[in-house]
Amino acid sequence: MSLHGKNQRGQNLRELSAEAIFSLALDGELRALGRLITFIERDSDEAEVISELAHARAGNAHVIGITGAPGSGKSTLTGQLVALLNQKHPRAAVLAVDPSSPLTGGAILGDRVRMEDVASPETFIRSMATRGHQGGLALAVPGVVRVLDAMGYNPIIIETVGVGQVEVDIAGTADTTVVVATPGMGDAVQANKAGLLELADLFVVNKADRPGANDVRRDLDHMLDLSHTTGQDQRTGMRPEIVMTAALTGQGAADMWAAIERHRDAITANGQIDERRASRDLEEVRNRVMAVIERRVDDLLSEHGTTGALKAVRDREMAPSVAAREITNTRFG
Ligand SMILES: Nc1nc2c(ncn2[C@@H]2O[C@H](COP(=O)(O)OP(=O)(O)OP(=O)(O)O)[C@@H](O)[C@H]2O)c(=O)[nH]1
Ligand SMILES: [Mg+2]
Repeated sequence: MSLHGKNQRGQNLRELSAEAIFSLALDGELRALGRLITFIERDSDEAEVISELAHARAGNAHVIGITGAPGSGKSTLTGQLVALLNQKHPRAAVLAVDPSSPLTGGAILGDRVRMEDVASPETFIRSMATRGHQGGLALAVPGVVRVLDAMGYNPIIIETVGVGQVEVDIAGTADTTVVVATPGMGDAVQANKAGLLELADLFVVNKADRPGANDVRRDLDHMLDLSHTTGQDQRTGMRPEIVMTAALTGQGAADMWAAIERHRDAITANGQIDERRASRDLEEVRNRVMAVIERRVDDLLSEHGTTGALKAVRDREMAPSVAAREITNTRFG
């Protein structure tokens, strides 16, 4: 951080155009990159220009989603991965998408070492502030991933807690989605309920140092047998691998990375990776269109609130279904 809000060249970022900030970020200026990401997170006026510039350059990074129950060890595993990648992929990026889990939660090696301490100096690590974004996480995350991709970060690891639908969706839009399970009360069953089983390209059974890890592995195996009659994922033609890890000591982290690379290589070879990226972009367009339409619907309903059809529903003169048809017919019919 430089003095008086100025960068290394003495320029005040606040006085520069989005295009100029983008160029500075491409030159490796981290403050400029931070500013780009803030624009995207807030969906500011500048966000569109930035996304346009980024989209033209993106499409090279391998995007990895890591999801699972709270406390399953996602951050610890991510820390182990970036430590492992330190030499081979020094320009990795980590996005922790979970307001309740700031990066200080990414402590590894007995909670004494932070992710930043084991990553290469070029690794970019950030937790996402998404509250300001109109469309929430679903719109902010792909925008930030696009900027990081354009800047040459690779791989990009997104950590999200696999609880809410939005978080699960975000992890599921990665090129490779890793679902973390742990020994404990019916974890595999929970993963199944949350829809994580369908999403997983790779399972990691973490906390393998604890009793019951092999049971989790066996449960997952059984569930895969049941859900994939052929034993294969229909999208990729592959059966998700199951890897055992003890993230606190780093045991199994290299196996996990090898399995991630195998998945990436397989979907690159069979063209899946392009399909996934295309459907990711389509989903983003869809989410944006939906956000606009939802706002319009709200406006429309508030117009009808005091006088028209909605009042008639309140007064029991009209059924909700009839009101809905009346409103849509007058507007879109
Ligand atoms: N025994 C054991 N503990 C682990 C292992 N991996 C992580 N932990 C511990 O589990 C706790 C949660 O780890 P985190 O990495 O913060 O888990 P997380 O999934 O990122 O948690 P949230 O982001 O809060 O959902 C920490 O106290 C870790 O030290 C492991 O392999 N074995
Ligand atoms: Mg975490």
